Amino acid sequence: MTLDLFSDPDGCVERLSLGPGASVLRGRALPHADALFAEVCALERHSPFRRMTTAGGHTMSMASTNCGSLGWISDRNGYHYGAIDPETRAPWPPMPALFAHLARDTALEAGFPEFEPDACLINRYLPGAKLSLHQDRDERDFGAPIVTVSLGMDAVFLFGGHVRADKTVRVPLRHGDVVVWGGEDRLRYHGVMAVPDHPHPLLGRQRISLTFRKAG
Ligand code: MD3
Ligand code: FE
Repeated sequence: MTLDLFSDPDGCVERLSLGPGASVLRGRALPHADALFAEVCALERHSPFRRMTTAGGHTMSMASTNCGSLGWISDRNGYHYGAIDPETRAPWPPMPALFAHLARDTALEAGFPEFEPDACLINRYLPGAKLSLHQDRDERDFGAPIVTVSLGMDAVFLFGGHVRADKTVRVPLRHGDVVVWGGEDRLRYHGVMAVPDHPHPLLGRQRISLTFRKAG
């Protein structure tokens, strides 16, 4: 892992490199955190958070919703992207301009120009919720990076290798951190450890992640 400082429009942001294509931009979303959270609250009124089911019949511990032209859906048939929210039977709400701009700008800062996400998965973790090690491979084009914004309570992210048994690195992710994953790191196993119950001043007892992908 290497640490360096780089400049962006908001000043100096610390960058932690997890691999050739994976960078943590510490606090990069902090100037926008209140506005991002307000957008999540508005989106949630349109397409509520729900705990999705897996093909194996388990209920995921985090709750999810989506915005953008495509949404990630897990149900008894497996995983897929779809334009319609199965709960509301209406299209997912459009991606707020602030989301699209932040994802595009941070991808560029991390070395991935012209990222145009069409899907934003929004996950809400209450204390104790976790996400087991997995790969993101439901997208059409693995050439596009993935951008994640963390809001609210701290979490420990697990960053593994290309096979599940590879050793994992633990990376703390805090309110306002942005991570960009692409290139040869795009298909690495990753997960989120059970989120500790340390209430956050703005979001309270929850962690929200925004995961931007080019799915279609
Ligand atoms: C590492 N969500 O929804 S995305 C997911 O905090 C998911 O909710 C996490 O993993 C969360 O699938 C964070 C982080 C992520 C996404 C893609 C990756 C990490 C990645 C691709 C390669 C390596
Ligand atoms: Fe993932």
